Amino acid sequence: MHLYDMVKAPNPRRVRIFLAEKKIEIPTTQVDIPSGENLQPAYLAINPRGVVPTLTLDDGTILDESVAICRYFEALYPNPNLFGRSALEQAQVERWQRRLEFEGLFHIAMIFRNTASAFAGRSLPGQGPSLPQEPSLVTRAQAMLPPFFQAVNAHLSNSRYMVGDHFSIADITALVMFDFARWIKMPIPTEHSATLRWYAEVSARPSAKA
Ligand SMILES: N[C@@H](CCC(=O)N[C@@H](CS)C(=O)NCC(=O)O)C(=O)O
Repeated sequence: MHLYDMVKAPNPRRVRIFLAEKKIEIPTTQVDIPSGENLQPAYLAINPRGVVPTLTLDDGTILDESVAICRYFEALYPNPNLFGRSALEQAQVERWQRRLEFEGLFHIAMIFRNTASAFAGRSLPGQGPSLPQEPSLVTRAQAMLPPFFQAVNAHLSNSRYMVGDHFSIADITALVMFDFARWIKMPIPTEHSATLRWYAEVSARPSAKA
């Protein structure tokens, strides 16, 4: 197995934290996204989508979605459990994963990709149409994020982790989401005390440094 990674990018970080929690070490190659290394023929030969992370297996199979990669490792190495223990916990992990991706990460990425000068002409990740940055997408995403952060704070007011008392991949996604939000200058609001309490605990785990 081999992991194609980029140390600064949010989605590869989700995989690195997941692997660190499970104490799994695999060979890794860094792919430089800002310089466009992920869009060069050498990387496109590995992953035609041109996105990172990508896990390649010994038989040539590739997995190029961060949660798919995590699910694969969860099945191979079930302990510690990171996708939920009971049927209900698994459903709740899935529920928060979906919300964090669609209502959080997606909008943060919209703002970042449509404002960062390094990505002018590359407003979508990976290989695909080279669309110009679109300011109206930024305005829309800026309106969508605060209510979602509020919902997460309300949830964490009654829950130690994203799913009850069980640390899971939903916490990894939420941690990466809030750190990514700092890039677009939308840190956890100071009045969101439950989220700040949760963030202090989760970001203190050794895996968070991955
Ligand atoms: N849904 C994919 C998203 C992958 C993705 O968008 N990765 C970004 C880095 S966080 C990327 O490869 N960007 C390439 C680019 O900007 O050209 C996943 O979760 O793995």
